Amino acid sequence: MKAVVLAAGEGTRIRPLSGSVPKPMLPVADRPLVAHTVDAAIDAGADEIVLVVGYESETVREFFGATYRGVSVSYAVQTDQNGTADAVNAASEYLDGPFAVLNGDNLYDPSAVAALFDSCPAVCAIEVENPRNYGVLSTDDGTVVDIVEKPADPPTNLANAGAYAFPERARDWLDVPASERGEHEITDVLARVIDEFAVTPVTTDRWMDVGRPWELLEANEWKLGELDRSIEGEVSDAAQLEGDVVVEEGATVKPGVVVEGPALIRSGATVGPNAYVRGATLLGEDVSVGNAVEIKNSVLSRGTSVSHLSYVGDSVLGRNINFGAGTTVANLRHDDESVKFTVKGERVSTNRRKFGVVAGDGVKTGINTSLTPGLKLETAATTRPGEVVERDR
Ligand code: TTP
Repeated sequence: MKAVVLAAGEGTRIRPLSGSVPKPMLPVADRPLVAHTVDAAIDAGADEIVLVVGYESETVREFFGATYRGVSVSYAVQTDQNGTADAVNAASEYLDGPFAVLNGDNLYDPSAVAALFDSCPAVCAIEVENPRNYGVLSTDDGTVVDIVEKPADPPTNLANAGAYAFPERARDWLDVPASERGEHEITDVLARVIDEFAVTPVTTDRWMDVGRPWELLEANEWKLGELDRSIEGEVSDAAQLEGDVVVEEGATVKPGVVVEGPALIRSGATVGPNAYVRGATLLGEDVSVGNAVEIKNSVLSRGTSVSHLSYVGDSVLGRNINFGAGTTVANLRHDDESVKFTVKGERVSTNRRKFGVVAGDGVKTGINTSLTPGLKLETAATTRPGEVVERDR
């Protein structure tokens, strides 16, 4: 079966992390987010991948090329991000026969994707506590009979987990009218398929939609948690690596370092001397973590430096950031409330008791900067020495 993977969006809710790379190309463990989707499709038996690209599409093309893991990859360009059905429609010239549609910013359980392919027409479903935030599926006698978006009074607690196996006929139904929010939605295509075919709900225990910065952290928690210990880089005898720690070839771990897995130290990264890295943590390519620095449950993207006397906890740092000596991140509120974060101008709860900061590419902090929980530092923002930063900048 061909798998259409949607990767045309910018990811406005995940800004500033999507400043130079589209959300699907943000790092999740050792690969971009969308590579986990494509891998799940290939593991499920996809014989061709069609990637729908748009925003910063070159980064996606460079990563996958024309063939990925021996499977042919085609690219369809969606010029304006007018919705998920519109995105699949952009790929319609590649479609002959049944086809799967997966979101390039979702993490799937690969075995659920395999079951989806085997059960076409089918949709992945997951039981959730609060179905009001999802597309909700109703079933009857093992078949999906309805889907309703974010209902006030959900008929079931079965949420649409964003993975579809459509029959060939669905190719003719992609041109759906715009929804209330002005987008052409794949769920309206699913509704038509439900009307005309017996659609199987394939239940999955684990699924994740990465929309906001702390969800990128949670995606890393998931995928770093699947690592098996592997030490290929240069590790000092006076360093201590505990649990599932991966040190890639070309990475260096100096004396006095303690790493508690799960942690991934990518090629070109340097840690220590005397640093403490706690899981789940990703230190991306060419990251530098120096003397007397503690990093806990965080993502540091390519080229970022936290070189001296600093603490970073439950945070997501973009590329080529420099944290000055003594920069300290607070990740817990004194009132013990969940940390809040501003998404597209609105304060929302992260539902996390511990969450630190999100910093865009090229941020520079002055020495002894203190950063409060849930803070957002935009691309290339700076702080002055000794500043206590309590508001986004
Ligand atoms: P969304 O997460 O709804 O949109 P987005 O990725 O643009 O993010 P944001 O809302 O923060 O701006 O998209 C779901 C998936 O579909 C995701 O993989 C991106 C993809 N997509 C497209 O390819 N084209 C589109 O027009 C839209 C709306 C989404």
